[in-house]
Amino acid sequence: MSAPNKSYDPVEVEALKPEEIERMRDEALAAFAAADSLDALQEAKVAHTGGTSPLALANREIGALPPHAKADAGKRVGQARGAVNKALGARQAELEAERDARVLVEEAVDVTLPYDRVPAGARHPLTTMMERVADVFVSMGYEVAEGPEVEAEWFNFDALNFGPDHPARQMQDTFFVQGPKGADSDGESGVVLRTHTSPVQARTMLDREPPVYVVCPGRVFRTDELDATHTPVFHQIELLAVDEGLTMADLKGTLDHMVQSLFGADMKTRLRPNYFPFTEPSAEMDMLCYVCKGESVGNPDRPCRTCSSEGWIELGGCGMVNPRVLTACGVDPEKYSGFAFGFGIERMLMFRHNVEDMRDMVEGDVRFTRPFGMEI
Ligand code: FA5
Repeated sequence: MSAPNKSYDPVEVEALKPEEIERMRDEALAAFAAADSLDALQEAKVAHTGGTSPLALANREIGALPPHAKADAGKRVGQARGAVNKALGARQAELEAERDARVLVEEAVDVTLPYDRVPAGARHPLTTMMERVADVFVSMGYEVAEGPEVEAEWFNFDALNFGPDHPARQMQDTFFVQGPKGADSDGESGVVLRTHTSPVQARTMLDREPPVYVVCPGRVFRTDELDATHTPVFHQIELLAVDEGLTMADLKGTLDHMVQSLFGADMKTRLRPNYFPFTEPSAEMDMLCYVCKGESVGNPDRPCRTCSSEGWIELGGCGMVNPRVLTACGVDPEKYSGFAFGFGIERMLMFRHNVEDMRDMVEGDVRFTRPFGMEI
């Protein structure tokens, strides 16, 4: 058995020669400095610090050295590897900082640049008109109430005191989904597309105890032909107040407040006798023409297209809730009275904005809606 080779000189091991270790270190440092991207640095890292890199291979040679030579060679290799790892970390940090700065510039968004976007939509002027009217009443403490568009014939007609033979019940006025029952009814209600918002009155009174103050906006349906002043699908807004001691004076004051809120402080309304089965007495309500304020009447020098020089514009129907309706809806007419009114939103939009043809409102052409702006 041969004894350990005491005279083994690490200098003689090629890879462990000081100048070799220095060369390996310097090559590594030069490769890191030359790496101009994180990918290139990764390649240099594998080449100069990986398991088969010159310094790693030199490190393995140390094991074969005699003990007295190991410390010296180990120190040399360790210092070289330390310098290489330090340079690697520094270059890595440099390249990451460069990348972050570049990304910040490349991905920066100039929020001041004009851009091509799809124009935002806006709600239809009928919707905004309806909400504006409803808001007038909400600000007076009324609640918004809604009912179904497909309605029981009973709510649309019977509860509102329409007799079984009332002409409105006929097919030529009303869209029937089931029925009509009318005079031939065996007690079962037909089903209609509601012809007005007044059935919401009946539903509300059956639903809650007086006092009741509700505003009911909604879509209604009649078998009218589409023309300049009619559409088979249109919108109404209904008001119902039921409380102790309400009179026509309260109705009139409420109507005046509404037109003043919508059209100006100098507006007023007038009532003309009319008939609705569900109100007694009933009236047609007109508002002062908001364009000529009545000054066109009998004044050929100042004709008014909005009111045809009549001074007044017809708005809708109103009246005191018929006691028979109160009774049908479980309200004691001896204790409570109520007033109601209802009118068409399309007609209101027509005269408020000088729209001459109602068909423009239903055709969905943005050239009609655009001038109303982007009101949300
Ligand atoms: C009614 O519908 C009653 N329910 C109103 C009412 C409520 C009276 C509460 C009393 C108490 P009338 O059938 O007159 O009433 O219709 C009211 C409004 O709806 C009309 O003034 C008109 O502005 C509008 N209107 C009626 N038919 C059409 C239609 N085909 N197209 C557009 N608007 C219409």
